[in-house]
Amino acid sequence: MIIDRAEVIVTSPDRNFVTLKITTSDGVTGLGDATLNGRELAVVAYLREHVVPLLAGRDPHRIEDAWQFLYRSAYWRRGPVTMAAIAAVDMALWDIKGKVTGLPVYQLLGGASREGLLAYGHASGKELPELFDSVREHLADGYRAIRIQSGVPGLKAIYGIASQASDTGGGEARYDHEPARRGELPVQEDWDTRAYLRHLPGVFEAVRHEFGPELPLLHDGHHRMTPIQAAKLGKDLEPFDLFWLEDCTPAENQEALRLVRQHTTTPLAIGEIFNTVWDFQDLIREQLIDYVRGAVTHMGGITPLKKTIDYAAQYQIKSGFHGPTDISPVGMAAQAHLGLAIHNFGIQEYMPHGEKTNQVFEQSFTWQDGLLHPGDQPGLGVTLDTDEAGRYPYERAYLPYNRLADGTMHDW
Ligand code: KDG
Ligand code: MG
Repeated sequence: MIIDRAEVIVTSPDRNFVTLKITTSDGVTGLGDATLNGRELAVVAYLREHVVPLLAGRDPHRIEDAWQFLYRSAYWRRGPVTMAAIAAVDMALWDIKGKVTGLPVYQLLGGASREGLLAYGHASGKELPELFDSVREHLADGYRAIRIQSGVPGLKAIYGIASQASDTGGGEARYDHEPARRGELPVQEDWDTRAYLRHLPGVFEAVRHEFGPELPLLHDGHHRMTPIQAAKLGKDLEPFDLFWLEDCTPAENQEALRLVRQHTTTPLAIGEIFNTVWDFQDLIREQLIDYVRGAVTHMGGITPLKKTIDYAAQYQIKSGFHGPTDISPVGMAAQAHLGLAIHNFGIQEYMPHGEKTNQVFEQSFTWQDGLLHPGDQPGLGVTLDTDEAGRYPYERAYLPYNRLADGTMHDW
């Protein structure tokens, strides 16, 4: 059996997704997610022009070798575009191996280490009553861990708050809020870190008061603080016992995490925009983080993310794979198989996809009692309905961006 062909499928049911489909000479197909939110077509070109021509004739069983070949032979290494493209090939080959052996991918990775994956959902609200309602809705949906994002007085739209019809100019209210408006230029939002730092501890105090001490609570700082601001927030949030504080500072300056660590025992999670084990190397070895946020789709696939998380295990650092809706159902399935198999699983982010997306991608995924399970179909357990996918052509879409009150660009 050899790889016969590979094709890149772009579809935009609720948002854009890029999928690689590899077909073998025996007619077995494998899917891989290559979605890079807001820069999708760069990965499409990388795959179509530079990767697809290299695949025909290769042995699909040689996953490690294919990965090393694509990583090393390009000479130019790393980066989100390159690694998303390699990730798609890696996932598709694991999918094929599962189908050929008749086993779900988690069995090939060592078998299940648990019954299912603890997953957290996204509660949000501009004001406390709206936020509390959102927490209650998530509890009713079975979530046993919840991320809390809140409005900040004086700021209009902020990261992580579900948009209402009134926010989208009368358009569709969106829970998955990014990109804000498809087909348009990026939306500008406003930001004030001092106002945020003043407001957030009170929000967590109120949530703890309302929902008690047991519920695991998470928060995403979305790269917006300086190291000393992040240290202060971590310290201020200590009484509310967070499961984690995510992306408290921009990831480029990794020394920042050392400073934050010196000041607070609030657990830290980072890495949703990282691409390789090298991005995590110092943070893991020096135990500057508690959770690895890499996604299978952006870390180059199941193969390298497993190596990264196995390395983290030596330091009791756990997984917290990135799972917003810009990870396609294929990418979510791939990391659910990995999460089920590894010993040092921590938690999985889970933002359910929209109805149209679920019609394009049929999934064996289950969600029960707050636990995700990738299902027991051979391979990844996802099929792509190409006719349905063809109904939703690509639409250019951008993430929002931030400016401070005086017009200075800030991290979004
Ligand atoms: O594409 C950007 C999103 O994936 C990101 O903003 C979501 O930070 C995010 C999260 O933690 O889910
Ligand atoms: Mg995040």
